[in-house]
Amino acid sequence: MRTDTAPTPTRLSDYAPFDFNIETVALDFNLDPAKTRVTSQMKMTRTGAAGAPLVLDGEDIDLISVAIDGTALNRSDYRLNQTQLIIKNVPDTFTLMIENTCAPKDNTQLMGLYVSGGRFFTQCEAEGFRRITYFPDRPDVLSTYRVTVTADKAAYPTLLSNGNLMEEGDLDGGRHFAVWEDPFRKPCYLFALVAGEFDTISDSFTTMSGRDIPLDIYVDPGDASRADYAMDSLKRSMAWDEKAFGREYDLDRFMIVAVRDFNFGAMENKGLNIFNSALLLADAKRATDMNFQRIESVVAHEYFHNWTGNRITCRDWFQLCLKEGFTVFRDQEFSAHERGAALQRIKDVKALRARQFPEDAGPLAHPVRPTQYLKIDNFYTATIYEKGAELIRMLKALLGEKLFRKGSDHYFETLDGTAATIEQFIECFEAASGRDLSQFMLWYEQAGTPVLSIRTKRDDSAQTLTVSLEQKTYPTPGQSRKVPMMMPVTMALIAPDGEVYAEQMIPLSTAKDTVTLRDIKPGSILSVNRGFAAPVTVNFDQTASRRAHIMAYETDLFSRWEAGQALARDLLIAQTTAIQSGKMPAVDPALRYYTDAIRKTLQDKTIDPGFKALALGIPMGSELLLAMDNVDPIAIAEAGDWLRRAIADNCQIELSRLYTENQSDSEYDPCAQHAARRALKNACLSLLATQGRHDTKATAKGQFDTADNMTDEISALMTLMRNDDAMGDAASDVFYERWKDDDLVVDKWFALQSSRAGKQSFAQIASLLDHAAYQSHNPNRVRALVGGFAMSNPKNFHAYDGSGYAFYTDRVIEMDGKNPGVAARLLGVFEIWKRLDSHRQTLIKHQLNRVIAGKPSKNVLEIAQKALGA
Ligand code: B3K
Ligand code: ZN
Repeated sequence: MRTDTAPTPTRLSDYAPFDFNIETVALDFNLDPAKTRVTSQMKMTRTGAAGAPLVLDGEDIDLISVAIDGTALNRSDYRLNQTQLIIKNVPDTFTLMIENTCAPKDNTQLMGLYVSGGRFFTQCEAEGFRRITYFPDRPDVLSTYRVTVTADKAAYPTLLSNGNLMEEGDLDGGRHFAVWEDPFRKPCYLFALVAGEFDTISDSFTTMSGRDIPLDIYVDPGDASRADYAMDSLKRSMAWDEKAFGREYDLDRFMIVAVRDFNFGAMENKGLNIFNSALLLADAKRATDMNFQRIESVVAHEYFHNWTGNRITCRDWFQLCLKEGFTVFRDQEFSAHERGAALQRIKDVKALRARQFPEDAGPLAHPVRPTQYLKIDNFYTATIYEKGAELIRMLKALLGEKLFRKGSDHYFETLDGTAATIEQFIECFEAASGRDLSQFMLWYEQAGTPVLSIRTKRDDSAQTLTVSLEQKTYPTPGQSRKVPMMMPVTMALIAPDGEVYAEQMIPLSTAKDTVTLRDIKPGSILSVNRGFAAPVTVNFDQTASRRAHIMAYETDLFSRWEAGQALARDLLIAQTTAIQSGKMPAVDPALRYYTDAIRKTLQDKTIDPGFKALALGIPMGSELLLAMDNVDPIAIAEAGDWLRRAIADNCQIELSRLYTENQSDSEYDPCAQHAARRALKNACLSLLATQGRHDTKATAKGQFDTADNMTDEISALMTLMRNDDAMGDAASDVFYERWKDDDLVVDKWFALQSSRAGKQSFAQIASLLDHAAYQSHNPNRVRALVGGFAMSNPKNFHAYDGSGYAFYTDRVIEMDGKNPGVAARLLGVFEIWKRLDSHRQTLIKHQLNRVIAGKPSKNVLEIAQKALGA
């Protein structure tokens, strides 16, 4: 929908309950791709003001008829506009019947009922149900649903909806039907319908109370063998949720369906999860270790929503973090359990820093619970999800494991079946612990990443170390003044001989505080924010030698990794500054500390390969942007190249040895241990290749030719493409020919192409828009080519002449005409513009203004305006 006048925002402070309760909803679908007929019957009871009209949402659908208690309404009995159906006079208790049509095959937004690959799918969260039928499309209207689906039997042999299958049968004219009933009250955003031809893989799970639950995964014909890992992940998730949170599955069956065209990762519809096929299908040959890992965590995430999201849902969309933050926390804990807590923590923090910290530091910054929005779709952000999860983690750190579990038990017991708020959630933990958590609530209200500054004072004769703590959160849009928040500050000391002692957690609730640590062993070094207990930026000026000591001895692996990152960050900042000013940087003694420490890490046989692989990763460009002002992003990328080369030159022997040692002859296994060995091996190869030696390229080519799994194959390909144009081109062509019939692998190919540096590559990337396999309507493919370009091709995206930004913006505008939600998300990458040098700032501002001038959708308008600070 195009907007001519300034749209009005929805505000948290305006919340009012709906005026009616809808006890039951009976939906009848007569499926036809061009024109599907939907009949809805709702039992309504007035719960609000007497005489209040009935206001229903509806968008892009055509009304046929409205009846109350069996009597059809006249056209004058109701008002109908582009977004609402308003019935003025309704009784206090009545049955409302609505008939309308929608056009699934024209639904390029992929919200509501749509067609993908000749099958029907739905996506209703957040506001897609209104694109199916007229309804109060808000999360606090909870009803039980009975759904009848009718369709041509040959074309759509499988008919699915939420809950339990009650009845099915054949009809005249080659049609058939199925009736589904979901006994649990739910909001309409959890409604789902699927129809088409699928292959199924089936299994079952016995719950803790002994109920046998059939589990079915529906995939495109021929893909069944690729769903085994998802099924395995599902069963492990179900078992884990019983143990870790006492949550048992409730319905009589659980289903997951894969779909190729999908706006994001997956959706937790009650009993019928729908997944982007990229996050469900995997086998050794076509999926990477990272794909497997992500599938495991997203399958768990959607399953965990059954309690955190479905059984207890959100009162309004401002409370989105109630279900998302908690569910991300739960999936992170699950992954930690399955794959090792320390490494999982490092990965989660990396992701937080890559996506959430920039958001919190830029014009799109918003609190974990925002107070207003134009389009709620724009608020499925790293802040709501990832920072939201960090808040739950802090809550657990502050309360301790036992009280945290007591609080969550209390939450599930008291709020089951309701649409709740963050206040109610926090109250459960207050009730369970007897603590006052009102200050903790500020984390939900204040945007911005706090900076925690640390200073230390040693008194050798008294054997004390005084640690001063100071917290400060800088202004964010709409919030100029911030107040101190409550955060767990974890610390420990490391003696010169490597002993780790005096481990503690200090709850900090004031702007400043000091702690005096006693019985200090001379020469001990302080390690703070262990485990990244507080999601803050730590400002602690430690020497390179101290950081190297932490890297060598910390028992908290997160902090050990972090010490290396801090060293690398300082080096990269110095190098970027030097490149920008056109000077050759002086040889920094810290480089020696860093590469020596990396070498020692690589040599240490007691350290596992997964940690070594992570230790070899340097901080991302987005992280450096936040630590500097007026940056030339290409200088950052060049500094990264320089540091990677320095690692290779200084650790060549270890990298070569580990590359060889971590080869494996055994059959591919996606387990964490094997994946870690592959990650290490491929990180070594990638670093070694920066040296440009012919033998390394030959090794990469050999790996590419003989790999029996996608992780090794694509890592080798990436290495070739980055370091040798001719070899890269040749291998890339072979790869495409090998996999051109597989959509998910072709997505990977597009993403690889889009990451190629060099001016000539930019022309090639742009020409891929005309490639036979490019699909401008498919979110996965667009994200691979266009999203990949912005994320992993700094040299072309930030090209000085502005060509990268213009190309990217053209794609956003093009996508906005089809799918505003996806377009707005793409546009969000410009949020970092104020960190860049003034030349790039001007270029990006120009693009954002161009977007606005083109009268974009509400989704895109909101992002563009906010990004500009308007
Ligand atoms: N709840 C969905 C996300 C829906 C996004 C709508 N714009 C998936 C998830 O978070 O589990
Ligand atoms: Zn979620």
